[in-house]
Order: sequence, then C-alpha cells, then structure tokens
Amino acid sequence: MALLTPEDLEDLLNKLRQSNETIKASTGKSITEICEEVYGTRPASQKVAIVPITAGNGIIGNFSSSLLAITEYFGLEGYITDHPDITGYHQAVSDGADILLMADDHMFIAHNLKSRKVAANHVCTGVIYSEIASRFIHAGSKDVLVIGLGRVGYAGAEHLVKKGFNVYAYDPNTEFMEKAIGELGVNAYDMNGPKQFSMVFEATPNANTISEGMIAERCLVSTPGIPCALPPELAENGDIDLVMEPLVIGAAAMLYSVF
Ligand code: 2YC
Ligand code: MG
Repeated sequence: MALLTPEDLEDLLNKLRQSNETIKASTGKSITEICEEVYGTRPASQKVAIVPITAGNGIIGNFSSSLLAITEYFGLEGYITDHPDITGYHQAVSDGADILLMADDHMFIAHNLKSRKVAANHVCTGVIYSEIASRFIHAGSKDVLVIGLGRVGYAGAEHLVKKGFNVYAYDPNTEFMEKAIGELGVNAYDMNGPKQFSMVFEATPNANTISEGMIAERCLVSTPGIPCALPPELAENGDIDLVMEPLVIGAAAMLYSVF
C-alpha cells in the first residue's frame, strides 16, 4: 500500500472543497449527504482522539494534524494525544474519548469505544469512492468499470454488486480477478473490447491506468489513488469529472461507519 507523504497532505481542506464541488456537480449530493445515506448515521459531537503511531516507517508529517482538521470539518471535538503509541492510547481511553483514530503502515482504523464498532480505511475508502462513482447523474446504464481488485478495489466492487450494479472489473493480477469473479460474480473487463463506461472506480497504486477507449463521452472517474489514474491529457477534457483526494473522503466514511 502506498504510504502518504506530508506533501500529499498539504492544503488538504482545499482539495476536499474542490472534490466536494465535483461530487455535488456529478452526483447531486455532497460528501456528508452521501455518507449519511450510505451509513445511516450522523455526527453527534463525539469526542475523537487521534493517536500517532511510530511503528514501521513511523510518524508521517501532517497525518495526525490532517485527521484533526477532518474531525473538525465534520463538527466533532478532536484532539491529538500528547504521546504516541500505547501511552497515547491509554490517555485517549482515560480521557473518555468516544472514537480513536490510529494507523500503522498496514492498517488505519476508527474504533468507537462506546458502540464497539471498528472501521478499516481500505474497506471504507472502497465503499465510498465506488458509491460516488455509482451516483453519476449523467450515467446511461448501471454498468460500472472497476480497475484494481486489491483490498480497496475489492471492497468497492463488492459494494457495487450488492447495490445491483453491473460490475466490469480488471486487475493484472489473475488471482485477484479469479477471486472477484468467483466470489462476487463480476464480469471480466476486456481491455481491447469496444465497451465504454460513464462510471469508473479506480483503486491502484499506478498512474495513468485509464485510457480514452475505456470511457464514454460523459464520464465520472472516482479514485482514491495516488498517483492519478487519469492521464493529464484526459484530465483536461471537460467532459470527464474526476473525484480524487488523498485522505478526507475515506476518513469521513470511517467516521460515519462507526457513529
Ligand atoms: O503518523 C502516523 O501515525 C503514521 N503511523 C501513519 C501511517 C499511515 C500509513 N497509511 C497511509 O499512508 C495511507 C492510508 C491513510 C491510506 C492509504 N495509505
Ligand atoms: Mg491510482
């Protein structure tokens, strides 16, 4: 999994505002409205403790402060514990925090100590980005293209299948393909086929995974991925809406899923 860099997290709330404008223009709803509908929950001034974790590659600059900005954006009372790791965890529980946010290099979770619900970033990111793709108001059918069937892509494909969309999927890893076809019944997308999509959910660590032949005249591309899936020359094309943001949308889905 690609680790975020402090640079990725610069100017985060502006990136969110831009993404939210695109989401509203291409789906008719804002990110908060979509989260409320997907999870059936609302913020209720929960107290959120952010615990920095030094394991593995260690602290990522701007990560905890970004999570703090996100909690405040959604009207919650957030704070970063004075110390990282277990000392921080102990403080958060002793302070009576409702929700803990913490991440090492492999897992980023939200844990609601009151409801005992726990959310994993990779699942919530897959669910919310695929949900956004599926709500394109200019879509001509219920066909959705999913590119990337790792743990984020798979979670999104599963969410779309459950919602009754016709999922066409591609991943160079044949095991991932067989798993998704076997378990979810997705259609194998033929890269050289004529089919073009107006709704695309991409979740890969690679750049420029989307080519012109894949997408319809009017298209919404929804991708949590860094680097960007859409080649610059396509990104300039006004008829393609691109929802791409490094952290907030996935983190928002995590919070709504444990409220
Ligand atoms: O600063 C800290 O507490 C670090 N332990 C945080 C590590 C986060 C590692 N995960 C990532 O960079 C991201 C996830 C947020 C989503 C995908 N990669
Ligand atoms: Mg990508």
